Amino acid sequence: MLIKSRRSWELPESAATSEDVFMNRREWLRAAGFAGLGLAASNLMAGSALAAIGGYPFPQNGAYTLDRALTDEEEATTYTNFYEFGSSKNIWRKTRKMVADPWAVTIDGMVEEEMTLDAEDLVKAMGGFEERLYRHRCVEAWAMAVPWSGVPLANLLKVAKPKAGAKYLRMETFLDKKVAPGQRQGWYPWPYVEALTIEEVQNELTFLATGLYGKALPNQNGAPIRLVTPWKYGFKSIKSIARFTFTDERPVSFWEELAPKEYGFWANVNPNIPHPRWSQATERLLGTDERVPTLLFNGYRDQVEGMYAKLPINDPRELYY
Ligand SMILES: Nc1nc2c(c(=O)[nH]1)N[C@H]1C(S)=C(S)[C@@H](COP(=O)(O)O)O[C@H]1N2
Ligand SMILES: [Mo]
Repeated sequence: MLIKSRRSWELPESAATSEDVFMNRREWLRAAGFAGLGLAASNLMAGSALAAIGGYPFPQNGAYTLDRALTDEEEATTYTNFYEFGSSKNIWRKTRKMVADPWAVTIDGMVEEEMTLDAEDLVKAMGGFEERLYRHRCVEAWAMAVPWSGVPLANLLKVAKPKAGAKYLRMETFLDKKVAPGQRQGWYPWPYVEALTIEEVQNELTFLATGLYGKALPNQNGAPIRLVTPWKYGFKSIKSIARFTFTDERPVSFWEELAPKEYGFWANVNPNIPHPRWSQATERLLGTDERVPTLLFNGYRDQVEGMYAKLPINDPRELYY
């Protein structure tokens, strides 16, 4: 994002995770043990790829149609936003260093039983694999339309069994300075964090992607598992998730921590509420020079508007950045 004045939100060095907290992922997988789902460590070390889920391409869910052409695959997989690997959109080659398999995912907080398991076992336990065509609207006013593969995020609740008091799901991206050069920049509040209300998790649109264009997700698009919430600005769709935490306190997300007046918790797309530094009325279609009008809730109003009708919010604009 085009944040100009770094100093205003620069964090004290103490806020950054120090190198010694970090452990090599494989070592850590071995050390952590594997709670839940009867998962054997030996399976993980064998390194069966998420690509080996099998079944790609999954059957397309006809409920989700587009009003525009699909974005060119090469464009969607080479123009990517992944600050862990740098602030430009041309970082896809750098993500090759990331090992997305095996991939430890921890589920903790307000759950019946905390667990750490491999991403592949998690999504298999969630189930419901399908393909969906969704629009994507970045807060910086570019947009794409792509076929995601994956499972409804609501199915996470079956596996995680959150306690009745849990109100939010906090999601966290991996933290590994050796792999992700962006994470050596201490002024960012790494790891990347995003969150949804439990009601948003349960919404039919909310998807956990494992694939794109009928194949396993490329690293640069958030392998092995990545959130997709098409009615919200793109920064909500957190990539390469390593932790799901159920909590009763509203988490502060990565961009919200950096610039709370520019990137809020709700981040619902709304063409009539400008970003403080630019208009949100139109969007550029990735791979073209074409601009089209932006739609309220990015065109998903019918599916999501009800969730926001009765929230205790002072300024309704709060819902739209
Ligand atoms: N971990 C992480 N997730 C992230 C980001 C990021 O920098 N780090 N960028 C977000 C933003 S701003 C957008 S628009 C989308 C971009 O997804 P894409 O690169 O697959 O198009 O990823 C989101 N998820
Ligand atoms: Mo974005």
